[in-house]
Amino acid sequence: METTLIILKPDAVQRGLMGRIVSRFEDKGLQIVGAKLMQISPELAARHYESHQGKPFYAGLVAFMTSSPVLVLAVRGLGAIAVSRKMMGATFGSKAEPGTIRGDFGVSNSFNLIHGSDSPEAASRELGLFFGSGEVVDYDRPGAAWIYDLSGGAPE
Ligand code: 3AN
Repeated sequence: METTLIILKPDAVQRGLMGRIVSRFEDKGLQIVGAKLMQISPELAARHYESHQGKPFYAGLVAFMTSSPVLVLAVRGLGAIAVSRKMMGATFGSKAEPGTIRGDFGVSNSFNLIHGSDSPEAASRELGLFFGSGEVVDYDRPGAAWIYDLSGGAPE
């Protein structure tokens, strides 16, 4: 099982889309194991987006991400990183396919609603930035037996 960091960005919170976006992850069968409404500080945004420092859109991205609260989620499941990225759609709302979160809810290229870790290394680093000890909660879901085929011993 993988755990990934998802951020519902300020536009998602301000537009009242949190519930509908979280529902998509729950509907898919992914498990919400952490959730936190928070205001991102400029320092935290800088650490989170350190790989984008120096790019033309960096200052605007940090200003946007710190402009209003975000909902930070830890989302768990088999292949959760790739599954979540597919659900999010292409980076730019104008290019994202219908059926994806960005494709269905936005048209903007910079106000693109959602962030999701793009690799296991990024997920581990980003979960550590946003969640403290004990804030990602392990718990069983009885319904998991109907989300995954467990007959082979490992979820499939
Ligand atoms: P994604 O979020 O799809 O993984 P990344 O990691 O390439 O996209 O970029 C991180 C964030 O930076 C994006 N979510 C987007 O908000 C912003 N971004 C990336 N490229 C651009 C760009 N050319 N113009 C404006 N914002 C951008």
